[in-house]
Amino acid sequence: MNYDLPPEYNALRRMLREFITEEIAPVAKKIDEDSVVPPELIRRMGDVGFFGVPFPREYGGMGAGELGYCIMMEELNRVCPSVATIIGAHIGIGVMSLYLDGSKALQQKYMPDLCSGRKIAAFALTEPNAGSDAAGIQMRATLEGDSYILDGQKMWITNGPIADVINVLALTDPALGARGGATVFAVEREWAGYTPGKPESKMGLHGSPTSLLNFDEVRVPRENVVGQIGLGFVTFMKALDIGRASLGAATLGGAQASLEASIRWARTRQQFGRPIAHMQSIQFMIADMAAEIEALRALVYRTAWLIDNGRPFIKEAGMCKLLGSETASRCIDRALQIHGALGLSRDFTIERGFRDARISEIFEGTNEIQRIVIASELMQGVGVRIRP
Ligand code: COS
Repeated sequence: MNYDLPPEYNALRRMLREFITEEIAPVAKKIDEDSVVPPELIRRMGDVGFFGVPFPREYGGMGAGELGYCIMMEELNRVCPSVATIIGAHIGIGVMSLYLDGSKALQQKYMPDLCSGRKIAAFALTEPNAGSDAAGIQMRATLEGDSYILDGQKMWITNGPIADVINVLALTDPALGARGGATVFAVEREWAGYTPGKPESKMGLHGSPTSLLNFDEVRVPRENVVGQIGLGFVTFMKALDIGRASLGAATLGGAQASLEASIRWARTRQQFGRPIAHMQSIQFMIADMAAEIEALRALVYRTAWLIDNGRPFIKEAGMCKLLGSETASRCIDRALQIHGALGLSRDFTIERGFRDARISEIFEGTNEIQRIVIASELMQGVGVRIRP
């Protein structure tokens, strides 16, 4: 548990792990079965400070930066990926777009409630016809007096059904397209014309609500523009970069949980007269998991360091997401193999872990997109683009 981090971060990890062990672990199975995280748990997590870990204290955050945020995501995802996803979508991309480029006034208006968990944020980019091709969005924002009128639909929005503040990307200059003609708006749940859809029924992450969002002539005051008019695409790309690093941290926690469960079971399960831990086939799987996890841990913490120290990190963030999600998928698959039929039982955690892990290779940019991001960074001089 001591990862050679400064003592204040080890203390943060201990504090978070204690809460997660006592308050979240006992209800993780029920969260999956009921497809909901109890609002009371969200409230208590807000009191402890989960919702504002990386943000400055002046907004009610913990001031723990990306490193603290990665520690939290790792610890949460070890135990309950649904809760980790609610927090990750809230902090890593939802609040982050406001924090990166929002005006001071807008930050002061929303961030204290967002950092305390009194309000939940969402990040609305994806549309029916724009997923990996983020610049293909069609949602419009038309200036009318002192307001913009938002019209269109977003899809697959994490926290959609529960979000109070939704950061939305829409075209303010359709002729220019998203790259140069799109703007981010902070929209409040209560505003007329805004309707979140019903939670999607998904393979995993049952407690993390995802839905479409309908915007039917939603009037947004000009002061709720996040960042500069026309530069919203870059604001969203920057938030996604940070989200990808923390997602790597989450997958690290998931992979570590798979390893620990596998070691426990290999020591317990007797076959051919001795624990299966004695079998080389099992040992090899465990050794491969441990080696991959160690490499991922080094990458995640180095990337957090790059972010906290203002160094370039886009390539490394893409690697965190790519390496992390594939490592976590391989680890839970091996854990399932080691557990045999028991791994398929809904009474144990492996089956839930298997269902919860798969999405990490898809959301916040598919792994194919991560490869494009990494290659573009490596070959910048060549001007690699996927669009003409
Ligand atoms: N970080 C910061 N800025 C970025 C960026 C990144 N990762 N990727 C692109 N940009 C900037 C570029 O620098 C460029 O800025 P300028 O106009 O100032 O030069 C602008 O954004 C447009 O870049 P580009 O032309 O390369 O964009 P493309 O349309 O070709 O798309 C990809 C690039 C594919 C990388 C982008 O569409 C993407 O990330 N797609 C995945 C979206 C996603 O993650 N969806 C998941 C759902 S949201 S949870």
